[in-house]
Order: sequence, then structure tokens, then C-alpha cells
Amino acid sequence: MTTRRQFLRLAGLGAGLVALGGCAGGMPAPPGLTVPLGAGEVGIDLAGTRATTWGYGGTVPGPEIRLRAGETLRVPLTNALPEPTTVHWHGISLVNPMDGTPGLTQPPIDPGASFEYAFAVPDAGTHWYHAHSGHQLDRGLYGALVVEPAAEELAYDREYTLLLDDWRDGLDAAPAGGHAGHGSPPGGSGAFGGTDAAEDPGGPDRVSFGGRSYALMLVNARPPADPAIFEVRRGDRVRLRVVNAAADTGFRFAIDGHPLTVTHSDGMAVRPVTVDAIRIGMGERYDVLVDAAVPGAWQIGVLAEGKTGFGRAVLRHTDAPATAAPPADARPAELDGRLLTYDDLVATGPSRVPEAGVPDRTYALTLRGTDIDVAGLAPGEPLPVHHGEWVRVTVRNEGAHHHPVHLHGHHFQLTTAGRPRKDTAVVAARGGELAFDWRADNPGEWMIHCHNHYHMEDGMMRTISYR
Ligand SMILES: [Cu+2]
Repeated sequence: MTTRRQFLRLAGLGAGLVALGGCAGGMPAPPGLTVPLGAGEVGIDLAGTRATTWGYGGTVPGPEIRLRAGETLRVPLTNALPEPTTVHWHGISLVNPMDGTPGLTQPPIDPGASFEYAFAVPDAGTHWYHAHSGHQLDRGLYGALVVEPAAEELAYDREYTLLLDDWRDGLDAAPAGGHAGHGSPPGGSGAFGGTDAAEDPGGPDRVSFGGRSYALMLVNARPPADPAIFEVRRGDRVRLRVVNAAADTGFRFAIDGHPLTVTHSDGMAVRPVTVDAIRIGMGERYDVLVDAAVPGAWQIGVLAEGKTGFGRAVLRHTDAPATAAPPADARPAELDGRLLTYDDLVATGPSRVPEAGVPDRTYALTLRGTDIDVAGLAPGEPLPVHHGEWVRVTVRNEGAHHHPVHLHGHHFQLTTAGRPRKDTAVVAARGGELAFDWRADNPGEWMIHCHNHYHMEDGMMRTISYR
């Protein structure tokens, strides 16, 4: 049986990564990792349909990058796309010039040009990388970035990474390369403001994260007709790292016959909590443990939240007699079971902000139309902070879609009782509110924005500026 350590090494080799330093036979982990990446045109196979898209390293998803907390990642990026690009390292509290925000932390990388990203990764966890220019994220420009802790505290036998995505590229008559290949808004208008009726088949409790329609929902770039198969053996405890890499779609995630024990949210440890299903907004990550107790081939269901679409993968026992995959559209009953909420998340690590008292600075954000309004500031005006401050951000969502709000360069703690650390948090539609606290300990210019890529491009973003 393949041990976890062997599996990781094999997985790393499979991704074509280049490790610096010796790592043979029990030597210490290498001090850093260099992963040359090209961003360019990629052909993928969607159950027999050839599609052309944009990706990293010639694959979709891009190669999984793995290194250890505290190490330095170097990525010489070559842009073979026909337009400028940058890469954002989502979930990494890195140095500001490497954050990949075009025009704010670096000039866009022109077609044919290169740029070397180099930064230390301070925090272990399931993170990811993706394009941060134009609508490139709605293509295949994303990959997992897994940072392992110095000593793994979780016990498990094997692990898999699942990147969830909404997909249209190559599936309509329009030629690849233009915006026609991206998700289409209903009625041909902007993604905002339209009625929700056409995109809300589940009723009023099934609000969507965005109004665009997609032909397919993918898991690791595999469509339901040709699903990713995750092989397990009876008795295995399996760690799944689930990343929502979609541009416009939140997902409900569950596995037929298998409860999910959530151990991490956005890469940060929480007290293990067992649920039937999780809801995951764009940019969010959850790590879950699953016990492979009952032999068979089990559906991993990925239901588009509040709009049409269903993706799937399969958890298959290699040592079971019956291993035929379930029907492509079979929906695990657990999708309608007990759903994880933020109130279930209890941080296990040390708090970076006081448990009580008054923050040094508070900003009140309102998501309205295509904007983020900030009380007391003019439209577009940066949000000043001073180094060392304890900052509280409150967010109210007056829109008709759920908005996952992402803060660059920091992890924040929700003000819920469990104070979970996250970097992306879903603010519910139609009056939903949440608040989070963070320590201003990473100087620079940082974005805070909705992780619906279309909402962001339409203006749902602001800049936080250290003074
Ligand atoms: Cu949004």
C-alpha cells in the first residue's frame, strides 16, 4: 500500500516540479521550490469534446505546487497569452510586490514577457493560485498551492485535491480566444441587477453567487461524463482539499454515504466538525476528512448553488467488487442534509486580535449594485490603515447574489463565537451581514473584493492602503 509520504512524492513528480536542494532518503525538506510556469493556450478533453482554453504549464488545472511553511517559492512566469496577465497567490500572506494585483502591486506582464514571483509562504494550508487580470480566471488559469506544516497534526492515509469550476470554453460555436467563450449572463445583459427567477430553480433559499450560465461544472477539469476517480481502500481515512476555482458559481458539496469532517477553512485549522454538506463560495477552501468504510463507488456531488448545473467525481474503493461509477446525474441525498455554517467553525490556533474590546479602526462596507460603498469614504478612495492596528470590517450585502469577499495579504477572523481564520467569506444576499477582524501586520497596497470575477471586474473592489 502506498504510504501518504510516498503518495505526496509521487504527486509532486507527476506535476513536474523542480525541488531545490537534496531531499533523498530522510534528508530535511528542501529550503525552497522553483516552479517555472508558462501561461498559454491549452487544449483539454471534455469527455470527447476537444476544447481550447488558457492554462498554466500546459494543463488544467495548472500543476499542484507543494512546499512547506516557511519555505520560499519561486515561479518564473512566462506569458504566452495574447494579453497581459498576473498571478495572485490566494491565501498566502506574502510580501506586497508579489501579490499579483495588476496595476496595484505590479505592472501587468505583457505578452511574451516574463516575471519571477518569489516569496516565502508563512502559513500552512490549502491555498491556490490564479490569474488576476480581466476575465482570465474564467478560463483554466488556476491551480492548487498546498503548504504543508512543519509537522502534520492530522492523521490520514491518503489525500486528494479537488478544484471545482464552472465551464464554457470550447463548448459553444464562438471561436476560442475572445470573451464569447466565457460564461454568459442571462438575457445578454450584465451579471448584476436582473431578476433571479431564471437562475433560482431551487426556490428562495437557493440564491446564486452569480447570474451567468455554464454548460458544465467540472472537478479537476473533468466533466460528469468522464469524472475524476479518487481511489481509496477500505478503512482509509482520506483528506480532501476542496477549492472553489469558479468565476461565477458557488457550490454545495457532499459525498453519497459519507459524512464530511471539516478540519480546515481557507487552509486554517478549525475544531473538527462533522456535517453532511458544505457550501463553498468562489475562492474558499475546505479540507474534509472522509472515512472509506463501505466498499463501492460513491458519488461526490458538486451542485451549483442557486442555478442550473451539477458536477461530480467518484470516490472508488479499489478493493471492492462493484466499482462501476454511479450515474452522472445522481445527486447524493447528503446535499440536502446538515449544511456547514460559519457558526460551526471554531478556530484552534492562536488569535491575532483581542477577544473583546474596541478595534483601533472599523470600516463599514455595503455591497450595492456593482460597488463596495465604504461609510465615510468617497467612491474609489483607498481605505487607510496603520501598521499594527486591529482593524474590523463589517459587510452588508444589499444585492440579490451571495458575494464571497476576499482580503489579500492577510487572514481575518470572523466575529462569530468560534473566531475562525479565513481569507474569503460569503456575505449572504438580500441583507446578509458579517464582520471580521484582522491585524494590519503586512504593509502594502491590498485589494478587498468580491471573488465573483465578473463582479470584481465591474467594480466590486476597494484598496486597503497602509499609511
Ligand atoms: Cu459578488
